[in-house]
Amino acid sequence: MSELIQAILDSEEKSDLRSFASELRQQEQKYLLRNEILNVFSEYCAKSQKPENFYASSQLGKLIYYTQEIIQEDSNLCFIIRPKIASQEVYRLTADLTFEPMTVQELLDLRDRLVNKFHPNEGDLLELDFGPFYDYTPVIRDPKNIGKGVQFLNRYLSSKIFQDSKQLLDSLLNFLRLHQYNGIQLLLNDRIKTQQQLSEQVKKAIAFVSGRPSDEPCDEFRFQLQAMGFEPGWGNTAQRVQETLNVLDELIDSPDPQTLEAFISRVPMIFRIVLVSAHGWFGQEGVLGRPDTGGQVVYVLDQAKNLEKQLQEDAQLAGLEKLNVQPKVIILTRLIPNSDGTLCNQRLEKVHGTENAWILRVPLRDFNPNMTQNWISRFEFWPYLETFALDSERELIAEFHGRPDLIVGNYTDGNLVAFLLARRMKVTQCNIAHALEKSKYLFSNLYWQDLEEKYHFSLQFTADLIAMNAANFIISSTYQEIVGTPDSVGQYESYKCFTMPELYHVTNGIELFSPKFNVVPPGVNENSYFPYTRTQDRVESDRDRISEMLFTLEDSSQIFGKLDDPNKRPIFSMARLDRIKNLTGLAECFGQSKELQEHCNLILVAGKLRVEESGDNEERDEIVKLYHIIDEYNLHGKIRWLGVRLSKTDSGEIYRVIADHKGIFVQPALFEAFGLTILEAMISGLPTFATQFGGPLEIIQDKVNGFYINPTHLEETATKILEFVSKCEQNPNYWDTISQKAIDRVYSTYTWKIHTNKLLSLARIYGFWNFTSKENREDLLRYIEALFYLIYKPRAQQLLEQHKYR
Ligand code: UDP
Ligand code: LCN
Repeated sequence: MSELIQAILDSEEKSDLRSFASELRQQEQKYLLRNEILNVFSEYCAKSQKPENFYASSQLGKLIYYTQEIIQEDSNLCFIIRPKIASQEVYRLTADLTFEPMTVQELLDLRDRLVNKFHPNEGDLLELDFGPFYDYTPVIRDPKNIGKGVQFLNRYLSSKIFQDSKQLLDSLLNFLRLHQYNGIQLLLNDRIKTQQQLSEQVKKAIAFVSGRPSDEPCDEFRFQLQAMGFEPGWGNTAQRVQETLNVLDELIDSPDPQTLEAFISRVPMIFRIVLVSAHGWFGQEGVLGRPDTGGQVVYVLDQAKNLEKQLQEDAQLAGLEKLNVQPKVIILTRLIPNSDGTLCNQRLEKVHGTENAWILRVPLRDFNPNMTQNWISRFEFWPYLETFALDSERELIAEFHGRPDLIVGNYTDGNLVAFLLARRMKVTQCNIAHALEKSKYLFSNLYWQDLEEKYHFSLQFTADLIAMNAANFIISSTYQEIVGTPDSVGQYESYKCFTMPELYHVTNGIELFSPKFNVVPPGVNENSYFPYTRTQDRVESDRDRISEMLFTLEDSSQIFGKLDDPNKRPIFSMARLDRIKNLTGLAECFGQSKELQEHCNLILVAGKLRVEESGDNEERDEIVKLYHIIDEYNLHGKIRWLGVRLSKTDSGEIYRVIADHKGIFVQPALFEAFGLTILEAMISGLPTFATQFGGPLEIIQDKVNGFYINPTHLEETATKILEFVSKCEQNPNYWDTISQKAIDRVYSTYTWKIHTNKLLSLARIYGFWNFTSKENREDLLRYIEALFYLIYKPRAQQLLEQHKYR
C-alpha cells in the first residue's frame, strides 16, 4: 500500500487527494465506514467533474477501493486499509499531506479517544494478544486457502512423514494402538511393537487377506489376523481389510496427502459425540420461529441425525458390528421448566428417526425462578454457563458411561460450554459460530458500554475470544464467515483487532491463517424439503390445507390480511421477527412499489401477530413496525401475515405450494450469516432473491441459480423482482429454468452427507494432529483460563446480581 500512496503523492493526483481530504473533513460524521466513504468519493468526483472511470482508473480510486474506514481526528485522517483479504494497514494523513503508518495500538487509542474513553497512562488497559500462541503451529500462506485447514494439515503431515519418517511413523504406530471401544482393543495389539514390525506385518497381512474371497466377513479370519498383531477395525470384509492395509502400506512407503487422508478417515476413533446448543428452545416440535430459536436448532438436529447415520455406516464398514458398537450422539441443551407446551422441560428426548441420538436437557441451577425456570434471552444467559457445564459433565459421563470423543459447540454460549467441558474431560473441541453477533450490530464493540444493559457484549465477545482460540478446530458455513470478501471484513476477521474501551484492547484476537479453520457448509433435510415437482412424495390433503392457509383461510387468531386477488404471483418470505431479518424492510419495499403490487401478493410467515404474545424487545418492535407499514402504504388486500408455528412437514410443503403458484422467495436480511431458508426454498424449486450481505453470496450464483438483492436499496430490489416477474410473464420457461438451477445447486453442494463426511474426517485428522504434533497448547489454555476467571467470570457474577431482581 505504501507504494500506491507514494505514487499518489508523486503524481498530479496529489491535488485530488488534497481536495478529497478536505471534503472528508467537512463531513459531520467523524467515523466513516466503507459505504459512506464511497458515497463521499462519488460526490467528490461528480462535483469536480472527474471522468466517469476515475474510480477504476486512478490511483486515488484504488486507494479508496481498499479503504474500509476513515476516522477523523482534528485535521488528521486515519485510513484503515485492507489491501487484501485478512490483512490490514493503517495510515495517518496529516493536513500537509504526509502519510505515516500507524501501529495497531495507536489505532485502538484513537478509537477510544473518539468515544471519549481514552486513558492516556500507559499500562492502564489490558492488552490481549493471542499471536504468540500460534507461533509454534504451521500457518497457511495464501488467503485463498484460508478455510481449507484440513487439506493443508494433510499436506504438512505427509511431508513430515516423508522428511522425518522415523518420528512420525512412531507416532502413527502409537496412535493406532490407542483406540478402544468399551474396553475392547481395536486395530493393533501388543504383537506389533516397532515400526519395523508394523511395516512387515502389514505386508504379511495383505498377502494373507488377498488370498481370501473378497466378500468373506472379517469375523471368519479374525484370529489369524490377531496372531499377526491386528485387532478389529480394519474392515468388514476381506476386500475392505485389504484396501485399508494397502493404504497404510502406501503411507509407510510413500506418504502423500491423499493417502494420509484416506487412511486417517478409516480409523475407527469416534463413537460418541456431544453437540452443545445451550440457549433457546431446543426441541423437535413447536420451537421454531421464536426469538433465538431458528436455524441453529434445525442445523444441530439434522447434523445429529446424519452424524449418527455416518458413524453407524463407518463402524459397519470398519467391521465393528459384531462388537456391538452403537455410536451415540447427544445434543446438550438447557432444560426449561416452564416450557410453554413444548418438550423443553423433559430431561431426555430421543431424536426422531434415530437409534441412538438424544436431546439431553440439563436444568440451570436454581436462582431467581423468574429467570431459571423460564426461557432466557441469549443476551442474558452468561451467568449460568459455568455451572451448567459442570452439571452437564456429570450427566454426560453417566449417559455415555465414559467420556465423549468429540465435543461440538454451537453459538457463543455453546462454544464456551464446549470449551469448559473439553478442557475438563480432555476431549477434542470443535466450534460452530452460526452467527457472531459482533458484526451484526454496528460499532458493537466501540459503544459496548452504551449497549451493555441490553446486550452484554462484554461477556459475549470475551466468550467468543476464549472459545475460538481454545477450539481444536472451527467449522464455518462459508469462506466469508472467516475472512469476508475482497471488500468486506469477515466475521472472525472482525475479532482480529478491536477495542473494548475501558475494558481491554485486542491487538491480535485470532489467527485467521491457522489450519483450524475449515469451511463445511450444512445441508438441508431432504425428507422435509424437496422439489415441488416430486408429486409422488407430496400429500394432496396437506397441499390443499397449506394452500388454503396461505391464500384464503380466515382465522384472525393466527392470520392477518385477506387477499383481493389470491391468484397473483406470491412473493414469499419466512423468518423470525427480529430486526436483522428485516421482514419489515421487505414489506416496505413492496409498499413503495405500486407496480410490484399490481403483479404480486406478499405472503409472510413470521412468528407472532400480537405484541402481547412476545417477551422479546426486538420482536415487539418489529410487530409494531409491520402493522405501521401495512397502514402507511395501505397494503390491505395485498398482504398476508401468518403468525403460525409450522411443523417440519408443513414448512416443507409451504415452499412447494408457493412453487406450484410460480412464486418466488425473498430473504431480505440486513445481514445473514448463512441462511437455511435459502437452501430450503431453492431445493423446493423456488427462484430465490437473497441478501447480498453474508452467506447467501456464496450459496447463490447471481442470475444463474438465484439473485442477489441489496435490502437497503428498496427501489432497486423492487426493480430486480419486477424484471424477473416480467421476464417470466413474457416467457414462462424462464421461471422453470431458474427453478431447476436452484434445485441442482443444493443437491450438488449442500447435502448433509457431504457435511458429515467432512466433519468426521476433520475430527479424525485433528485428533491425529494433536497426538503427533504433541503441540503444547497448555500455555494458550492457561492464558485463556486467566481470561475466563479474571474477566468473564466477575462480569457474569455482576449480571447475576442484576438478575436477582427480575
Ligand atoms: N423457521 C420456521 N418457522 C418460522 C421461522 C423460521 O420453521 O416461523 C425455520 C426455517 O424453516 C429455517 C430456520 O427456521 O429452517 C431458520 O434458519 P435460518 O438459517 O434461515 O435463520 P436463523 O433463524 O437461524 O437466523
Ligand atoms: C444462524 C443464522 O443466523 C443463520 O444464518 C444460519 O443459517 C443458522 O444459524 C444455521 O447455521
